[in-house]
Amino acid sequence: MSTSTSTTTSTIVEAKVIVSSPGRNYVTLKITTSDGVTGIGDATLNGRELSVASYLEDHVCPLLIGKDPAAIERIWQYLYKGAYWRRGPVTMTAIAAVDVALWDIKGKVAGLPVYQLLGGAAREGVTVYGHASGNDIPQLLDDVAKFRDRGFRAVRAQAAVPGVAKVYGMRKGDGNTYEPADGELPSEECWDTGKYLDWVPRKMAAVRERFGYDFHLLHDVHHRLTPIEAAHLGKSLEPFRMFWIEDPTPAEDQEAFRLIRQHTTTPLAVGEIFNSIWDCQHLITERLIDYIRTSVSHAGGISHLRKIFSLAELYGIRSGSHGAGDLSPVSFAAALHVDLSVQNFGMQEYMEHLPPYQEVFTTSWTFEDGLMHPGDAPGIGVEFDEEAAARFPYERKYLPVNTLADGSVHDW
Ligand code: GCO
Ligand code: MG
Repeated sequence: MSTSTSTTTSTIVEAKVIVSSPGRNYVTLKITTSDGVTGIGDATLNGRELSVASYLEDHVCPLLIGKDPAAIERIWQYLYKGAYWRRGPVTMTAIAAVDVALWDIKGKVAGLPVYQLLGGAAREGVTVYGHASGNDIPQLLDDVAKFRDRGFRAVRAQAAVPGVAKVYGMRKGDGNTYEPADGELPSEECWDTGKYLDWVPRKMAAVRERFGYDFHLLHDVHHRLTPIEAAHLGKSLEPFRMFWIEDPTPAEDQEAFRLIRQHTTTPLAVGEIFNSIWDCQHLITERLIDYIRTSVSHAGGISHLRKIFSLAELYGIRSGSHGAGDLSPVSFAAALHVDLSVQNFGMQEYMEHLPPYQEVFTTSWTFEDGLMHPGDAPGIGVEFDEEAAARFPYERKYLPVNTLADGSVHDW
């Protein structure tokens, strides 16, 4: 049976997976049509890159050949329902890469940037937050000052916890950003909740005391607290009017957020490791959170992310897309198109990519006065140089593993 659902005669003739490491590992899917139009999608899953590459190469790419590239929703459903085995980070990252590559193609064929196809700009620009960190309070304050001097209207503040050797979110050396994925095997960190809970309010007090309240202040808890500990943290941070605390507790148990909610007015954000609308159904429909942080690349692409944000809009919940450096420039640009076009945009994370990513990805986004714009190039607005990518072979890297002092494994 024909799968053509549009009047075009164009078909997909090639789907190629390129794994490269320009600054860090990225998996890129390149789809080519019979008209010679190409589109790219990001299939990077930090620390598990080759699983998605294999899922695409061995199981998805053969299915795409001969299909109509314009039929994005049908292809999405074909890959989701048609696999029988649904959801999960590997499957949904692979589907996301196909989805974004097809939106890129659709934009190029139409001669329009993707945000125009999504309904056009609902705002002038996308507010982004930068990542400030420090080994102590003075260092953190210097770093916050740098972001504010560059025009950022929102800053995430992470700092070393006295008495805890290594903590999530800290930079190495003088780099633009930190890179947690490291080493041929995972490094280990040792966590102490008590020390952290005492420390965070002191740190935020210092930030507000020095810089005041005319910018947004954010913090990532990175899934480390129990619900009641997270409630305690939220309450202790209320005087500093946080824009959000992120991932206060592991979110497999959506119901756990009800307890946090009952105790604090500090806004809650969650979702960077979610893969589908089902992972956040109750969080949204029962208004247990304020910001949904699902990403283009890990939650099924532009098509599925739009459904999540539309559901959230009904309940007054705003978007807060994940934008760490392990999401390639392709999915970061795709996020900007979504952010610009949805009504319930809240905030976009912007963790700048590590050089020499520019040798492989040419971007057309802009940053001015704290706002970003995806640019007006047709499609997603990112060009991928396959020859340059070949100069940066894949390097196996793992995210760290977290333990407690007694050696038991804790959430990282
Ligand atoms: C964030 C995230 C990241 C993740 C990373 C894992 O808020 O930016 O927590 O730093 O740890 O994306 O791959
Ligand atoms: Mg996070």
